[in-house]
Amino acid sequence: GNELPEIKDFVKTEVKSNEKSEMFGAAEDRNVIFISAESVQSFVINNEVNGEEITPFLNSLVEDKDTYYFENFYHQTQQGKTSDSEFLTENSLYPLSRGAVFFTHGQNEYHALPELLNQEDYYTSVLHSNNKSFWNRDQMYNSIGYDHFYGEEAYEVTKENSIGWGLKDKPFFEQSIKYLQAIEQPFYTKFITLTNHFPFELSEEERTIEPFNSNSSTLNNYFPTVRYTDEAIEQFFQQLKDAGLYENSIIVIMGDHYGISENHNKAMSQYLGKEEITPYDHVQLQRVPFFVHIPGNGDGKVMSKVAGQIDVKPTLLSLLGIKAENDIQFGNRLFIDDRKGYIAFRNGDYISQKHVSTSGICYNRETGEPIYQDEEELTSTEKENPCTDIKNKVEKELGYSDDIIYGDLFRFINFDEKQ
Ligand code: GP9
Ligand code: MN
Repeated sequence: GNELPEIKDFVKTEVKSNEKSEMFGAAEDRNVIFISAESVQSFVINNEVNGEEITPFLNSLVEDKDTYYFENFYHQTQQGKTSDSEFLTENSLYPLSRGAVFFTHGQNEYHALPELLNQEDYYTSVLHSNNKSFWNRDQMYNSIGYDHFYGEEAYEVTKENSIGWGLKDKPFFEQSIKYLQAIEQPFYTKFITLTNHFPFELSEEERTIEPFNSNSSTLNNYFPTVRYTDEAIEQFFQQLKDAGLYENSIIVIMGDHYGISENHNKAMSQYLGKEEITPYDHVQLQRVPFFVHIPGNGDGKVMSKVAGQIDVKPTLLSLLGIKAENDIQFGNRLFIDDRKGYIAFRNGDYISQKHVSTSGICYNRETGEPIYQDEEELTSTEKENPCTDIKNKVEKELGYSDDIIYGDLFRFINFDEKQ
């Protein structure tokens, strides 16, 4: 545990901010309904296919006066896919560069969001209609302090109402409402959707928009399943209202990771009307939607600063009015200005307000122009690689996060103690 002082110092000086947030406590004592939307990427938001809106409900949320929509929010997952996104958002630590931390370090000591909310008398649960041991969730959920996991056996799953790994999203939400009604409030509940998962299957009857037409059936079929999830979430909002659970809750919706890999770049460039998908475009395609919907708030807007999954835990804690002062987090609260200023990917690439650093190239984030490549100068204005400074910080940060996980360092910390 002798790396801890250095890590704490880094978090204190490089990550943490003392800025007061106007949103601190804005959702105090409310239930949290967190929807992890399988494979939903931001490029479908306010976009069309075959002349039709892809996500009419999510688009309406972008405009909604009770919703904060983060348009430059990035997933930061690696091989652990959904589980990595769960790990990031609930721990504000990075996943590992290989394998899934849910599997390799499922018995570590954590200081995760469910555990912290538990201490504030929240009842914490996950609802996901798949086998409980998938991604080693049953074990990891214990380690991060969940009270209950409603898995496959909590649902009535038939041949008709399921596809791929489990229930389709519409019956999933329908069948989940009774559990929400039964549990004690306030609750923190995570819903993990499933239908919009590779290979994006959906019967003809359930398609309400037509597939795209390209050489990639994966991309083609992605649109109808994204629309299906959009409709399922819309129905769920209504079900929450009908059940009297809407007003005293906040609803958070987040895409867990990309659905369309770079293997489909050709089809993707056709869809986006671009000549090619450059490394810069590829990074920009790692944006996933992040919505914070606070019924009655009235002050919702589109938030444009760079943000990521690492920021979710501190943001939610702040909204709920919980300080967690001694926590070790690598993310920032998203409702303050004084933030780290960059979002790191697991491979060392990053996005800052000004730059995108990927594949050894430093791009201007706003324009997508490459401004520095390896050691070679691309423009006369940039004498030194403007991406180097942050790159070093990113590497340090990823290393510290790894130290915590590999060394199971939270064993050595009493987070309740005054520091
Ligand atoms: C499986 C679901 C999908 O339970 O969460 O997992 P993924 O393949 O996206 O990681
Ligand atoms: Mn997933």
